Amino acid sequence: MSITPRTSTTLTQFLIEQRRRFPGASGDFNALILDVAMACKAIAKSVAYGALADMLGNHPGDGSGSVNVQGETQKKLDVLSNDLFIRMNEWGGHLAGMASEEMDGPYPIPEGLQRGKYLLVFDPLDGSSNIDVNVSVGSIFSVLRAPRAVVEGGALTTTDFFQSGAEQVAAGYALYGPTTMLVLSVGQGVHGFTLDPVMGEFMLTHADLKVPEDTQEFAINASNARFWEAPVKRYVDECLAGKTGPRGKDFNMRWIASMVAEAHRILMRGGVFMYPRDTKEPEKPGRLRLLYEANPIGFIMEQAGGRASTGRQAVLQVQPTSLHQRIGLVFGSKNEVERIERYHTEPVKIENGNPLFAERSLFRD
Ligand code: AFP
Repeated sequence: MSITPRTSTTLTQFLIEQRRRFPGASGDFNALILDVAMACKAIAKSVAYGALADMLGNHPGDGSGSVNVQGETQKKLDVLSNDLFIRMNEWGGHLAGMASEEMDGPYPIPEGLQRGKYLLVFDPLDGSSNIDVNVSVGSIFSVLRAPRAVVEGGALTTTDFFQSGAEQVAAGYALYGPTTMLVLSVGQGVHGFTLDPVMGEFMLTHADLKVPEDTQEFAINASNARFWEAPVKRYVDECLAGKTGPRGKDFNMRWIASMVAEAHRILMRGGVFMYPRDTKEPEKPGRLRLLYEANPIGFIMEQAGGRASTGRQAVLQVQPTSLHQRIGLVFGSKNEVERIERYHTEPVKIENGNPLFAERSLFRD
C-alpha cells in the first residue's frame, strides 16, 4: 500500500489508518507503538540537553563506572534511556515482558500491572560511545508476540524471546541527529516520521522508503581488517581498487560507529554496512546483537527492498539461542549484500599456502 506523504499526518493518524486494515484489532498494538514513541521523545530530550542536564559521561558518574552484561561501560544516558523505555512501556497493558541490551535477563511486567500480548526488545541507546562527542545516536526496537502461556500469567522466560527476525510484528528505530526521527515498519513498508519539537509530535515526512539496489558507498570498521575472513577482504579490496579493479567503479567509505545512523543513511541513499564475523575474539561470532540490533534493522532493510544477512544466510532466518547473542551482520543495497553472500559461498583460491584474497588485501603490510 503506498502512502501519500502529508506533513500534516501524525504518527497517531498513520497508525489509525494502518489499523483500518484489521477491523477486529483491539488497538493494543497502536498504543504500544505510541508508548515506544513517547520513550523515544523523552530520550531525545535528554540527548538534546546533553551537558546542560549533566547527561554526558559514564554512569554512575562518581568514577567507579558500571558495566552491562556485555562487559561494556555504561554511559549515564544508556541507563537513563533504559529506564525511560521501561517506565513508558510497562504500565500500558500491552506487554508481557521486555528485554534490553542493558539488562542481563528478561524484564517481566511487575505484579499489579496488566499484561498484554506483545514482547518488546530494545537497544535503548545505540552508538552511545558517540554521546560525549555529540555525534548521532539512536534507539532500536523490535516487537514480538508473547507466547500464550505468558500472556495468561505464566512466568516469563528467556526462551520466550527466541523468535527469528521473520516473526517480528514490527520494528523500528529513533535517530537522535540534527532532527529526531522515528522510522517504523509494521510489515507494510518503511515510513519515517520527523519530530516537530514544538508540537511534540512525530510527523510523517518520509513515506514508503526504499533502499536503492545498487550503491558505491560501503561502511566497515577498517581497523579490524586483519581479522576479516577472506570473502570480506575480497569485497573491500575490490571496492578500494575502484575504477581500475574488477568492479570498474570508485567507491566511497563511511564509518560512524553508530549502527542506527549508518542504517538511516543507507535507507536514505543506499549503501552497504558490514560488521562481519571475524577472528578478533573467536568466542564472539560477531560484534552486534541479534535480537535488538540485527533483527530490527534487518526487518527495516528487507521491508524497504534492501537485504540483511550474516554473510551466509538471511539474518531474519537465524534461530536465536541466547538473549544477548552476537552475530555477523551485512545489510543495505540488495545487489551488494547478495554479492557479499556470493563471495562467502565461492571457494577461496589458495596460492603458496595463503588464501589469495588475504594475500592481495590492500590492508596488508
Ligand atoms: P555502542 O552502543 O557501545 O557505542 O556500540 C555501537 C555498536 O553496537 C554499533 O552501533 C556500531 O556499528 C558498532 O558498535 C561500532 O563498533 P566499533 O567501535 O568496533 O567500530
